[in-house]
Amino acid sequence: MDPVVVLGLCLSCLLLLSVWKQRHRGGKLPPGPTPFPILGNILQLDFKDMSKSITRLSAVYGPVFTVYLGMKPAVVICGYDAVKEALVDLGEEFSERDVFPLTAKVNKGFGIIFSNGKRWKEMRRFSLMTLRNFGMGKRGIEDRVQEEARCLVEELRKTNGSPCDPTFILGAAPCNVICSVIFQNRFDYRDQTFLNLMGKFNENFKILNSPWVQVCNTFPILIDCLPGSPRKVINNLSYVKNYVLEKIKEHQESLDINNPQDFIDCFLIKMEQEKHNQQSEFTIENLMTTVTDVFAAGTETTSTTLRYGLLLLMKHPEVTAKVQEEIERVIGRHRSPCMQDRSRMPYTDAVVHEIQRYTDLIPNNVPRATTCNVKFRNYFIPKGTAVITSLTSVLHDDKEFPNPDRFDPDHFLDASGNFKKSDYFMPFSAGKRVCVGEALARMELFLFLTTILQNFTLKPLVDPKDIDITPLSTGFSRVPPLYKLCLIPV
Ligand code: LZ1
Repeated sequence: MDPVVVLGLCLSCLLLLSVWKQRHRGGKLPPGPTPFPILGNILQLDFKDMSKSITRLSAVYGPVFTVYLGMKPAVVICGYDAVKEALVDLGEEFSERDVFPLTAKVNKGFGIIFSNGKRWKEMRRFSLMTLRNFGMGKRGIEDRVQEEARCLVEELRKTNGSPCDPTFILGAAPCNVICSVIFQNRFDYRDQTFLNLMGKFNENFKILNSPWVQVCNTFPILIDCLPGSPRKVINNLSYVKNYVLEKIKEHQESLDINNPQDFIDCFLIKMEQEKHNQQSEFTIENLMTTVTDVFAAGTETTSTTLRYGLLLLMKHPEVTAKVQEEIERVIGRHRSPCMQDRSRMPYTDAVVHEIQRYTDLIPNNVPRATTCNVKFRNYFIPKGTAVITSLTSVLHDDKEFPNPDRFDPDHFLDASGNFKKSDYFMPFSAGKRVCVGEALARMELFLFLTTILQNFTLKPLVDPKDIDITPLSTGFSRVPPLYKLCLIPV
């Protein structure tokens, strides 16, 4: 036989054996499509729309199955029961974050999004407390969001009712809320520093949404070979981290321990309190990364949801009219909306929930991993196995939300028009790693949307029935199509 053929056969056997061994390492992983050597199941997965591939596979293999991303197995969990069982009932076991090779080079396990163990618990606890208003001085978070809502309306007024693409303005407002919380002050929408920062997050969000990222994370060796996008993500993150470091230095010089003004001040005080503790997690490195994480998580996400929201409101003018009626009745025209109003505005509350449900922003959650060996529904999942949970499958459950593909605020209203809570409302994930920014994000969505609708009528450029609401892309997140609208002052 030709020696090349022999060599080829031997190599193939070795590869098959290694995949087979991985599969049977320490027990029985859930079933799934048969993986190819090296490639795993990537030929059976559409990186342009993973959420569709997952739905398709779960119809064949059930709510819990295994796919191989390259050589690496990932357990996929679909449907409310299984997702809740994993994320909530076995919260601790499923609370590890899977490594994300692309950003790992910059994060190095610091911060909050990609950290684990004791470090993650402490960063999370601190961030939750601070974002919930404990110890950030006299100015509360709600105050900062209301201020930004007023600036947002002033900026929208400048469009003079002419057609505009709202992407930039709806991106600037959430970014500025984070600036205000972290650095104490918001920026003017034309400030060059602010525009640079926003530009970096914008670009990263776009790149992270492209199928390339999945390829790079499946085959991390490519990160160093491909000159373009992956490098760019890393450079952008480094740029932001350096800016944050400069700001930290300014804060260190002006710090008044008895009067913290923002997130950085609070963190610096914690550092001071723990300065004799060798094991303290309150370090400059963790501060830099945590701040960058809060930025990365809190800007494009809220901005994309707002943009999808306005598009859905234009598509459904009858819904918008009811929201505006409720605003007129409960708030009137002469004061800013506040969070207390929400409990008296069940329809608006339902609309905001439905916008988030329909948008399904992060369809497959942020990947988790197991902290230890776990027995799950008669399967065995070894410690450190990647876990993907399908939030789409929960947000689109057709028993909980009849006609799940239709935008309909009745999904969150009872027969008498009261707001109806649902355990299936999981756009922020669930369990121990549920979004730290949930309260802030929901505050922004409610206050920005009500303030916009209090001041403007939304006018589409085409007939509502011709408005296309299918998402432009579905990578890491779902993004609405580009559109223009006119904002007519009421
Ligand atoms: C996140 C987001 C994106 C990536 C990781 C965590 N939290 C948005 N919110």
